[in-house]
Amino acid sequence: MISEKMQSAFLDQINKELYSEYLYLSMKAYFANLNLQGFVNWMDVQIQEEHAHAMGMFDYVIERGGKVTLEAIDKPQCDWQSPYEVFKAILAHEQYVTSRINALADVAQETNDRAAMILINWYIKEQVEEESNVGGVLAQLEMIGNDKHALYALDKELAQRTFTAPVIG
Ligand code: OFO
Repeated sequence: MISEKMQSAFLDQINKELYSEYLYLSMKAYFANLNLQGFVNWMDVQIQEEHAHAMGMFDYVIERGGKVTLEAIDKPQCDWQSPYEVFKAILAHEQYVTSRINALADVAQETNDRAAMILINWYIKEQVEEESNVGGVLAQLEMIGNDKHALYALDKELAQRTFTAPVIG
């Protein structure tokens, strides 16, 4: 049985993962309006990943005999100055999520919940990958600057990203 404290920390994180999904959906709309279909595809994969992250915790709480109650999802930002600014915002957001996953690990430790720790370890590793993926695209965008041809080439590259459902835990 999951403790009240651990459950409430997971519910809070489920909300943050769903917010991530919502934020990335908003960014997808931004790229769709610029007709950058590779960036749209990249965001689509990211949206599916965030949904899977939320559901991994959702299923876990229920599996441990807990109760999932959902809160409202905050309104995401809907406009940015450039693709570079979008990826800067994604990196900042992922760094924030990493700090929240670490706080979740702190609760698992405080409550001596070893099963939760195993699950949370997966998310800790996943955040390393998330930050690295986003940081890679951000570095490319920084090099590209105002070069439209290079942006077009990056768009083609991002069109190749595919979603593989993660095995969480
Ligand atoms: Fe769920 O990793 Fe991004 O936010």
